[in-house]
Amino acid sequence: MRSRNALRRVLAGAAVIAAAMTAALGGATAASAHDSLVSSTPAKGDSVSSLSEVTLDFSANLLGTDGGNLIIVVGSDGRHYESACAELAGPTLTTSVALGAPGDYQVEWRAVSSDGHPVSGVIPFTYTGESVSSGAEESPCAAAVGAGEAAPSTDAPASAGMSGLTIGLLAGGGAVVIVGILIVIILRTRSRED
Ligand SMILES: [Cu+2]
Repeated sequence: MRSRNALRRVLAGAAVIAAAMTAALGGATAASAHDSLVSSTPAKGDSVSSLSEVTLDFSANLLGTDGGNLIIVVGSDGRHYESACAELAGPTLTTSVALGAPGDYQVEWRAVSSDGHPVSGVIPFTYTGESVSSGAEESPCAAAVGAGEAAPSTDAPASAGMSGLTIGLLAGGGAVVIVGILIVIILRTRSRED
């Protein structure tokens, strides 16, 4: 009887832990939202006659994760026109650019939100000025090489790829497994005692 009571206490403890984990994860998910892009230069759809720097302003300070914050500027010729790596200052991400022939361009960005999640977007704009660069086949920024269309990089923190929902489901699943194992142990103990 003694061991059965001990197991009951363990089971009750596991249930409490599972409930606490669910509450904590649920609260964390509700309290933290991704940072969003508030404004940019150029803005979406802008037509600019000169541009030496792309500036992206976010709703909160981004995380300075190495290689996680990225701006590339691609022409309709597929070439890169950013001339440096993105620099982070609080909520602002900037990079210098030297554009080529007038035409359609797009800024492709990716940033690590203050809650650790990656956010990304594309800002199409039109350039009407004179060509000051012939662009480059690849980004001059090592972090951007091979990143393609600002896709989340594989060297981002593991947690960055997981949404709160995913983490919640994993934790919930884990708790169900633990409780299930404890129930099996108790039933086996009970049948042995009977
Ligand atoms: Cu987030």
